[in-house]
Amino acid sequence: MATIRSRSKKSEADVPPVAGSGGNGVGPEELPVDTDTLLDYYRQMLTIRLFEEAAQTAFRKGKIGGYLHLYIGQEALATGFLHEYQTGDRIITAYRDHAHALLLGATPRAVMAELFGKGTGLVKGKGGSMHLFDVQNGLWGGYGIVGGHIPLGVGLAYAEAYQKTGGIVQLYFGDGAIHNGAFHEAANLAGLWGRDGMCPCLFILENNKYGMGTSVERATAMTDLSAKFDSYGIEHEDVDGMDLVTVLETARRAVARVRETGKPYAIEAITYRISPHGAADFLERYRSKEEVAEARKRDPINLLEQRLLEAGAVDEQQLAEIRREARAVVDDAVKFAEESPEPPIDELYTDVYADSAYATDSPVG
Ligand SMILES: Cc1ncc(C[n+]2csc(CCOP(=O)(O)OP(=O)(O)O)c2C)c(N)n1
Ligand SMILES: [Mg+2]
Repeated sequence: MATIRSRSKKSEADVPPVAGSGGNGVGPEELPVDTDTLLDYYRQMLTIRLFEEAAQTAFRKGKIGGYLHLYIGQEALATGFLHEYQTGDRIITAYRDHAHALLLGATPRAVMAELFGKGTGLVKGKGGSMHLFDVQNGLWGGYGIVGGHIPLGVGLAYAEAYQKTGGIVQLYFGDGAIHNGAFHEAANLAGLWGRDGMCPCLFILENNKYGMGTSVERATAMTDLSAKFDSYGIEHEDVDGMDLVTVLETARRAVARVRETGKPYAIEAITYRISPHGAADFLERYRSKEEVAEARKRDPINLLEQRLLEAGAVDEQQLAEIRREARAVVDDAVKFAEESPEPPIDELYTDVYADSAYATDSPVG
């Protein structure tokens, strides 16, 4: 079944280096030479966007239960960093995980069916939106407890080094999670283990300005979030998370560095959650409409579209064709999810306990 990943995966040698850029208003001369690849990323980001908009509609119609947190506005981050994924790497994130699963190779059908809680879903309908897993493709979850996955990510990185797999971990988490004790304990160990090259972990702090309805300014007295990594001896840099080209360039360098040194490194990605915190968050009393409208001017998909148009890499007609194709992929996924059966009852305890006899033998079984 089709995935949204690159259609013609090029070998490293074929891909020219991405030109450095300053973020805003980068001219055509600074575009990466390989505009085909950029166009492919545009297609992926657009597909993710339409996928999530369709999921939001389904949620509001009551077809998706539980929670649904969208990645709208943040697509350039996972797209840029996961382009550096190599087999054996492990990716771990919080509950805004749809883009990660899709980019790593789960099919839109399987991810949408999972959101619908259907038996054909990525984890057989038992995880839902926040708990996507696809270990074969490198996705180690999908977690709903804020900050709870950070020690797991650091532990996975230690395992990569200990087992000499050559793999690294990309650990995504939010500005809200950095205040959680789990972050500080895990970052301390990461810094310590990293001294011996035993923690190839790339911390990707997605600063989207809010943890639910609480702005960064209301959550911490020290708003320079990446400076918190200094306490643990972890070097870091910031990136404009709305600009895919800048993200690509940073990701290439940062991932190579972690892979080569076995030491942790951190990125603070400055981004913005254009969508509400969750699909059930209609009121958004904590931020103004004007603020959201301002952020939309730097919507990562529009920025990339402008770049491609300015570079002459694409015309309006081709863009319309890409939109039509992306729409078809998403419509197909929704149809598949709607028509899929509920999980069979005998699936209730499979993949839940390591000892499969446990559930049925125990009093609760
Ligand atoms: C330990 C814990 N405390 C509180 C919550 C409720 N909660 C869900 S999302 C969230 C905000 C997290 O913000 P951030 O880490 O910035 O992620 P974002 O939603 O912005 O992607 C909170 C407090 C939770 N899920 N887990
Ligand atoms: Mg946040």
